[in-house]
Amino acid sequence: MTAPSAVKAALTSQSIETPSWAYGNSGTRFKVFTQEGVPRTPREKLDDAAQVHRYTGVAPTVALHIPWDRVDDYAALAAYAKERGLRLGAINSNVFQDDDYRLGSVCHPDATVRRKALDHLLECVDIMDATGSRDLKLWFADGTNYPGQDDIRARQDRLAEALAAVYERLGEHQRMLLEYKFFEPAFYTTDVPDWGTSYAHCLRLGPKAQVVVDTGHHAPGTNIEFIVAVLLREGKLGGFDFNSRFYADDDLMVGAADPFQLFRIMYEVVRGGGFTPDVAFMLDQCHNIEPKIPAIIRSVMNVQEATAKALLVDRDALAAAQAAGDVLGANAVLMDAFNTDVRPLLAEVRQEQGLDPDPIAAYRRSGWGERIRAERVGGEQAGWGA
Ligand code: LRH
Ligand code: MN
Ligand code: MN
Repeated sequence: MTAPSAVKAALTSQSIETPSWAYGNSGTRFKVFTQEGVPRTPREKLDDAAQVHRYTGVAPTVALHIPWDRVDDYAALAAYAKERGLRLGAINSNVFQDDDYRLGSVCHPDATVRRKALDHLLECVDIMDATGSRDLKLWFADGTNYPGQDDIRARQDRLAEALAAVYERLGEHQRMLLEYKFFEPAFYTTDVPDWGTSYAHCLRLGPKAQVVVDTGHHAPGTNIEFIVAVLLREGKLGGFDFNSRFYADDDLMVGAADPFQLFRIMYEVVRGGGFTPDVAFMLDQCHNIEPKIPAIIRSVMNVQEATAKALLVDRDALAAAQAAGDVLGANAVLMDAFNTDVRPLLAEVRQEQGLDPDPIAAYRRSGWGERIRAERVGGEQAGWGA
């Protein structure tokens, strides 16, 4: 059994990155519900992210999405973040919301469109230089809808060419994280549909290219913790985009749909030595019907709870049961940890850090929600795609 003090120390060392887009308006393809008090600018998104960090103590970085968070001066935005006790995190590229990308971006059959997409990716690395960000997160909507529409293999070659150009451009301490998703918006082929394709490209590129696992991007029934175990074993897990899914890429709060799966994933992270800064724990969520800031606080807490349970697994007892072929005993060790109520432990950890043991209650008492609803009137609300 890991000593509680070691578990507590590990919990305080964890950081969970929140996405700028989770603070803005979002919705499904049927409707974007606007909410009062939602940020109008990247700076206001950082103001909200500072609240999440203030009450959780473990969310010091914020991921940006370009062009949703386009500003004239990224160094100034980084300074603004710093004044609020934050840092700018991963830069997420966006080559999926332009009419030119109807047939793809870096895999498009037309070289002019491919060049435009590549230029955007390179611009994102320029932004990383200005913000001090380490990670470039790449997700491509590229794919085809109909058999025969384009050459599957040629598209892989085009993808490899663009990725190599981005890799070349990375600074010494920068990385590229290649995200996969099994379908949507392309429905017949997707150019990076699974971890194997992402892994194959990253392996060719080199150590600064890593796979990122978005927990919502798998077919139902996929064993995500197995993927995590394999990628960690290969030294190729760069991070997570955490969220929950019931059906497809639902982007619901992490740990809401299946806390047991999140625990199993976190156990493989701990087991595989992935509980280090080299594995980025990022949220990628949208809060369409619930108030956003408390939902993000809840999500951060859900990751913490799964992590705490994973850290509590009695690994000696588990190894002994496994070696003895004690199937039920081994399973019971894992289930004991999962069934532990870690909320008192996390409350204690927060109190020891001078935080309120109940971050959501503390946020509600702070009056921030009322304040932004009163102050943020007029102007265009920022949102997914805005
Ligand atoms: C794609 C994705 C990717 C994008 C984000 C907004 O579905 O997960 O990470 O950048 O959503
Ligand atoms: Mn994602
Ligand atoms: Mn997604």
